Amino acid sequence: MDLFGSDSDDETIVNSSAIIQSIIPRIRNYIDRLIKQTCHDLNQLHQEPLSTELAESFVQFQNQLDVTCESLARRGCEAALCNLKSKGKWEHVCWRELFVISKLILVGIELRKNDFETAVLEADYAFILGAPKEETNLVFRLVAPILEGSRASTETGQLLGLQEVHELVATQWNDAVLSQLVPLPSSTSIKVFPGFLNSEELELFRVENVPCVMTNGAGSWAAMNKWRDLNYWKTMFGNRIVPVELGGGATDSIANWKEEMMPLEQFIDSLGGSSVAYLAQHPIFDQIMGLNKDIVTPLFCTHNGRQLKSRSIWMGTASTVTPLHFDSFDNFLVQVAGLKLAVLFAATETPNLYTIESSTEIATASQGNISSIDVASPDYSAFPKYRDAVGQLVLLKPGDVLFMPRGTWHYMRSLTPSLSTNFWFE
Ligand SMILES: O=C(O)CCC(=O)C(=O)O
Repeated sequence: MDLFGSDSDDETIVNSSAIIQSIIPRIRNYIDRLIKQTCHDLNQLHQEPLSTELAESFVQFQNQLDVTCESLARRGCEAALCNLKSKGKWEHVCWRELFVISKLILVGIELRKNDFETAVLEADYAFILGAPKEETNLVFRLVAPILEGSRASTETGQLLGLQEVHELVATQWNDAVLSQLVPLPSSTSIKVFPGFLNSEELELFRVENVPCVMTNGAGSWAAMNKWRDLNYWKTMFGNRIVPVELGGGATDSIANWKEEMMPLEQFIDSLGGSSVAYLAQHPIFDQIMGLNKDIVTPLFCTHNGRQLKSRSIWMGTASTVTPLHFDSFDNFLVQVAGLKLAVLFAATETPNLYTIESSTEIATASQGNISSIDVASPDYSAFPKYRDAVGQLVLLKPGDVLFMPRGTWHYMRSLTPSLSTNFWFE
């Protein structure tokens, strides 16, 4: 039996060459569009040898001289990664293009070798570090599914479902405990509705800039049961590479924070551990296509001419923390498994929340959407106006959908291993 479930060798050749024939030209076109500018920019940065090697590797790729091409492409990836690590970000867009182009060449070479597993792995790296989703889409749509379900796993762990979470809330996470965890200066209650509101009702919340929770609004998603099962992730997608934030969180110093790319199975193994690990804000639905059938994008995201901007997964251990910030898109955050605490402030509270304005304070603050306030341990002497802030504490249970209009300040902390998805739209 071959990879396509067929007994005939001919069939394999026909199918795999059909796949290869649809993907390689796409890779070639992409590189064709970018390589001149990338080489020019590398030259400007006095990286002439890299620029020459990149151009040479593309020529060899086109001529199917894959053996020598491979080592040139690997060198390109390494040089780009080295630059990224030393500077902490892409110093110039051409370094990212060097990485993406070199990785896509490697994808093509692996496909020509019929090594589909390595081709997908290389495409994962390209995707995570900046390849447009259109360029990796065919690999993820046509090649990756062939490999799914092929891995053995002895994992029996489950993330918490609604019933277990209800028990935990009754026994452990009562209001007094939560307000100790996040001592708000003053608070109001969020509006809560059973099930998903219709578009007209949601429109009122959007226009008025008021968040709300729809309990069990996503209760019917296949993901609610399927994704709790850690075995599902490992056997189906265990080899896929994902970017994971390690350390930081509620229980560790931010100084220990780092990001690593690792196979999903390694990340899943870390979920029950004591160190914080977070697969955060990752557009996994453009990478692992098989997950799309387990969720439903709310119609409201595209209602009345609106556009869906992106969909992400937020999966991690207990004690992950997303600091207080706001986004410029409307948002549905869906809790799929485990328990998460959300702390919200309306956009009108901005004067009390001490936005970090300067891009020099911390690199990620340059968008001006992050607060200086640590809501778990507020420093009132440094930030006295925070005393006037009125917030909301919201416990998110499996199936719950939190609607946050753009501009809503939010802080999130997982109280157990947790899995959420979100939809940004405008
Ligand atoms: O769940 C989290 O940790 C953060 C979610 C978030 O910031 C968002 O959905 O915008």
